[in-house]
Formats: sequence, C-alpha cells, structure tokens
Amino acid sequence: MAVERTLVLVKPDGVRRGLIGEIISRFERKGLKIKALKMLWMTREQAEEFYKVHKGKPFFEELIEFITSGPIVAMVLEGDSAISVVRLMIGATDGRKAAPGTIRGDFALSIGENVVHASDSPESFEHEFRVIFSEDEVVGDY
Ligand code: IDP
Ligand code: MG
Repeated sequence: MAVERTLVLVKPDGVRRGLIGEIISRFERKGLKIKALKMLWMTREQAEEFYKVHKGKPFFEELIEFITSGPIVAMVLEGDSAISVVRLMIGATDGRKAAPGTIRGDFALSIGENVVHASDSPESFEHEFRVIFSEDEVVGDY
C-alpha cells in the first residue's frame, strides 16, 4: 500500500454555491482521511505562487483573478494512492468534458470555474502544501 497525501481546494465557485459539505462528504465516504482543513482567502501573491507552473499561459491572469475572488476551503487528504484516486474523483479539468459521477462532471460546466483543485503529483503536493499550510496544521495519526 502506498499511503500518499494530496491537497484539495474547494474553489471560490464551490464555496459560493454551497458545495463545501458535498465535496468533503465524497472524500470522507471514499475512505480518505482528512489530515488538515481550513477556510482562507488567498492573496494574489499566494495564488501566483500556488499556480506558478501556469505562469505565462493565456489563462493565468483569469485563473489568479478567479481563485482570489472569494474564500476557499483547503484540505490535506491521506490514503492509499490518494493523489490518483482524488484526481479520478474530481474528473477532467473542463467541466463540460468531465465524466458524470465525478465532482466536476456533476457540478461544473466550465473549464475555468471548475469547483475543485487537487494535486497531480507528490512534487505538486509538496509545493502546494507549503504555499497554504504549515506542518503544525496537520493532525497526528488517528
Ligand atoms: P487541473 O486543475 O485539472 O489540474 P490545470 O491544467 O492544472 O487543470 O489548470 C489549473 C486550473 O486553471 C484549472 O483547474 C482551471 O481552473 C484553470 N484553467 C485551465 N485551463 C484553462 C483555460 O483554458 N481557461 C481558463 N481557465 C483554465
Ligand atoms: Mg493542475
């Protein structure tokens, strides 16, 4: 078993639409363990650092404006193969193409406002975690 951690955000559209509980509930039911959880409003600096792999892409500015447009909920989830499992559960980036049954497939109709974020690799997780959390926000084993 490969226990992994992944970082998930409920994006501002998900928070505005009252989907926090629905989204957390899906991960809980799947059997993933919540190791850290908080609500925050990203600063522009934080957002640009969080999404720095996308700097220079045509949608970068739109993405930064969107992710800082309201509060978000950030969490660290842990479990066997958590990174790929959670990516499967959120679905394709474009909500119009995401499979029904996935979070984006069920709740998004846009490529930009697509309700959730999840790490795509252990390296991405490490980077994203450092931008949003500190070690003391992660709970011990339970
Ligand atoms: P991912 O969130 O599925 O990993 P990425 O390609 O890493 O998708 O893109 C990061 C985020 O940037 C997306 O979730 C989406 O919010 C936004 N984004 C990606 N492509 C576009 C686009 O073509 N137009 C507007 N926003 C985009
Ligand atoms: Mg990505």
